[in-house]
Amino acid sequence: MKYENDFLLKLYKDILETRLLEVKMTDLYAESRVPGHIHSGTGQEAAFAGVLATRKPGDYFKLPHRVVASAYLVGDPLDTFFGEILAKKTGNSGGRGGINHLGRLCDGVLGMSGTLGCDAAIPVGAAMTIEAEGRDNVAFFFVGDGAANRGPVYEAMVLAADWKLPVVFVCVNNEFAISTPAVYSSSVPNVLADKAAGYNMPSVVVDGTDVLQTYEGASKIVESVRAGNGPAVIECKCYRWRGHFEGDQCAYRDPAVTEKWIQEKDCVKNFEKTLIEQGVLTAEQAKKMREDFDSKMEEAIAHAEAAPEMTADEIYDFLYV
Ligand SMILES: Cc1ncc(C[n+]2csc(CCOP(=O)(O)OP(=O)(O)O)c2C)c(N)n1
Ligand SMILES: [Mg+2]
Repeated sequence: MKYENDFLLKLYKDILETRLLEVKMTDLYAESRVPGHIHSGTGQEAAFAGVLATRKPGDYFKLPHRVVASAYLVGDPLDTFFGEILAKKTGNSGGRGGINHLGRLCDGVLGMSGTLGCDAAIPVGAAMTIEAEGRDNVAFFFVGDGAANRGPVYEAMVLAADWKLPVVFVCVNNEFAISTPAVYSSSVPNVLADKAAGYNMPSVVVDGTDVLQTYEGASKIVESVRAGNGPAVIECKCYRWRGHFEGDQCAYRDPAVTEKWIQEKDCVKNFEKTLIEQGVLTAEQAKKMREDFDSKMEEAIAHAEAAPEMTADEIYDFLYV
């Protein structure tokens, strides 16, 4: 398929900035500047940027604990993003959520629960709102290959399918749930896509390290969901480059396999190379994009670090009993 250069450059910018954010977060964490612990999504950027390139204003996003930079992709400004990650008052939730619980309703970001999968019904509820209001929006539900095995996810699929709701179930299959390989926990190779037919949902499996292929696979299926044909599944095949958490020694997997993914399936490096070969991008332009975004991040981090933390008597604000 032929795309406009501007569209290709925007896709490149999305994966590049997501990468730079993910790397920056691990750097900040290594310097003990991030409260809480982080799950690096480095290497998985194309799965998010490719799927989310199909979004429209008014869509909802149930994002996961990994590749939290996806919140930035859908509109969270760097100031509120880093404010939340560094637990400052300037964060989306005044620093109450932190890196693992980013939410920003004004951009449709529905929040994240630490209990994986239990909140799968939330995008279904968001899709009910869309239907009641007669909009052509969708609710994206991102779920890992591990969390995809949880009961509440299947309950959500039953509801969405029975009520023909506009939910896009996106399984980010990075081959591991902490130390458990997906092949141990799933009877089928495509954890969610192979089960979609049982719910009468169409599905597509994409190479989640190829941003254009992910976009192409996702756009057809998202279009069908938007048109009112009911929910669907997208499964993005990728690989978790780093440990489950920072400091994970990854003794349960072969470092040579990880290295091969990093060398051969780097979504940013590969797409950059393609665009340069096609004359859409120059190496100088790419370098400048990196430098510009680096300065923007540094500015936002400095702003967040200078911001106040909530006071002890504010901790319980917005908590309902
Ligand atoms: C219900 C529940 N069980 C266990 C955990 C602990 N836990 C946190 S992340 C994780 C792995 C999830 O794997 P996956 O869904 O594949 O996502 P990934 O971390 O690979 O992105 C687990 C088991 C949890 N948060 N919630
Ligand atoms: Mg996983």
